[in-house]
Amino acid sequence: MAHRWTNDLTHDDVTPKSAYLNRRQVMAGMAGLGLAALAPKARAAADLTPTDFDVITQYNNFYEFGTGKDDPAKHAHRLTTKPWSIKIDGMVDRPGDYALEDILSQMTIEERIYRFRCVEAWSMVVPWNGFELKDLLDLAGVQSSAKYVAFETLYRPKEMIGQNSPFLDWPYVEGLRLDEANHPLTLMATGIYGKDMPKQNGAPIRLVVPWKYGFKSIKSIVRITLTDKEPPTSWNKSIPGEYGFYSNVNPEVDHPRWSQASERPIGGGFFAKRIPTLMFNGYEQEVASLYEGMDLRKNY
Ligand SMILES: Nc1nc2c(c(=O)[nH]1)N[C@H]1C(S)=C(S)[C@@H](COP(=O)(O)O)O[C@H]1N2
Ligand SMILES: [Mo]
Repeated sequence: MAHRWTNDLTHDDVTPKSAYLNRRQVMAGMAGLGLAALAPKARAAADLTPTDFDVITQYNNFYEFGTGKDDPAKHAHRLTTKPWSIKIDGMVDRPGDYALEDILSQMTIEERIYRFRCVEAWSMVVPWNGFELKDLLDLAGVQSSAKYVAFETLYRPKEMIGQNSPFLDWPYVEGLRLDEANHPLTLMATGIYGKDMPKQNGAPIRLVVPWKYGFKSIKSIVRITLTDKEPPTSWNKSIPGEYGFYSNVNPEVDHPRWSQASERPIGGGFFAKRIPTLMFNGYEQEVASLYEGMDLRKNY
């Protein structure tokens, strides 16, 4: 709701809405709030300035290495990532263990600069390198009966020392509906800033789904299963009342314990201004049609 964004407003922040909202949002905002002249802090071009590499690699969530934001950077060096393969199974024509180097030899790596929004209400902008998940699914040949994609992280407690504690039910698992998985924004990321994926960020290969809360973007993937049932997901199993399967970024649906209307950009210092959270994290035009007819409040 726009009125919650106005806390941080100063004169300098008043910007033409068309610079950062699409026409439908502008019309809805004007009709609902009569705030045509006032706008939340601008989120136009500057909005996609990548966060510093050091910040992206030192402030992490990767519970396999501990629950502190600095634990992954401290402990992930233990992870060995060679050799690496991904088991692709379930409803596919060509199930098997796919060696990462064989996968990569068939993919075109591109750069994608995406907003990244954690459910804890912090955010970054990350210049990922990777390929579209759809291209990998096409390698395996998805059968017409498949409706969902399940993902699994490596389980190796000798290296992933956080797995010796029951923070979560290991291995970490996640899932997408097949049409979400096939969406061109959905990335299998293999690097950041043109460098191989740092271990704390999910080496050697992780998912990135930019319109969903960060926990959907599962790291260090070793298995992908095509299925016709909605797969279990780690945070939903752990706290079902707080984390749903869809978990699309939505500033109008608060977390049970905090507001999701705004977010704290990491890297700007502790006193950096919060910025308004955008519907679908700013990817509404690209993905809203996936959810037509669904109640976005209920499908949190
Ligand atoms: N396997 C695994 N994947 C994970 C997590 C995790 O703890 N384990 N944390 C998730 C959460 S909550 C977030 S916000 C992002 C953080 O990614 P980053 O550290 O690269 O910013 O990874 C997600 N993927
Ligand atoms: Mo997160």
